[in-house]
Amino acid sequence: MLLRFSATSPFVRKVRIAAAILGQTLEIEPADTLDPNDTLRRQNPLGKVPALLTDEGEVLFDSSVILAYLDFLAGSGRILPLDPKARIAALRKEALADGMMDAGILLLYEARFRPAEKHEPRWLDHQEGKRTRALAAFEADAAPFDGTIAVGDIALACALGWFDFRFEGKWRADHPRLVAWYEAFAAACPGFAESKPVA
Ligand SMILES: N[C@@H](CCC(=O)N[C@@H](CS)C(=O)NCC(=O)O)C(=O)O
Repeated sequence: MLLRFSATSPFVRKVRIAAAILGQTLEIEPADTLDPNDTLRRQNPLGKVPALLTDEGEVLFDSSVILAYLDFLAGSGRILPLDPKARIAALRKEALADGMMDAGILLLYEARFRPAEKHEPRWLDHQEGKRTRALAAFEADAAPFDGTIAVGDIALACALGWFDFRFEGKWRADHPRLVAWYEAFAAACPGFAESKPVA
């Protein structure tokens, strides 16, 4: 399996961590999402990473689908619970963490694609509000890390690690229970240290 890859993408990190947990080997090929000639846009019409080229010749995206696929390959029920209630809870947690990353990515792209004088404060506030509310919801629900790792936990840890990387870890000050969960998760999770984002 070949993973179209970026070393700084929190969504790619989800896939790398899932593969590490499940003991799967992924070949890695960097993708340039800004290059119209990169094969990525033919593999994934959205031109986003991660995209996974399977051994059957399919291309899978996005990260949530790829994690479900890797879990299926590993026999099902390892990072995506089989019990319907637990499964929905894990997918909901993943969706909230992914949405928090999406908002962060849009904030980053505003800075990257537009000169400072064209930044739209209402748009930035709109995205920042999503991040703030999602972090507050995770803080309210945070419990000590108990060794369980499902798709929602992987996504949450990738979001928090990426906020450390891109937003100077400012989330930490107001979210002490989440910090405690994150530090314990980071120390225990296979592949977490190895997939730390690098500029
Ligand atoms: N929902 C997607 C989000 C993926 C995503 O936003 N990837 C970013 C990199 S972190 C990307 O490829 N951006 C390029 C673009 O939007 O053109 C997923 O879960 O995989």
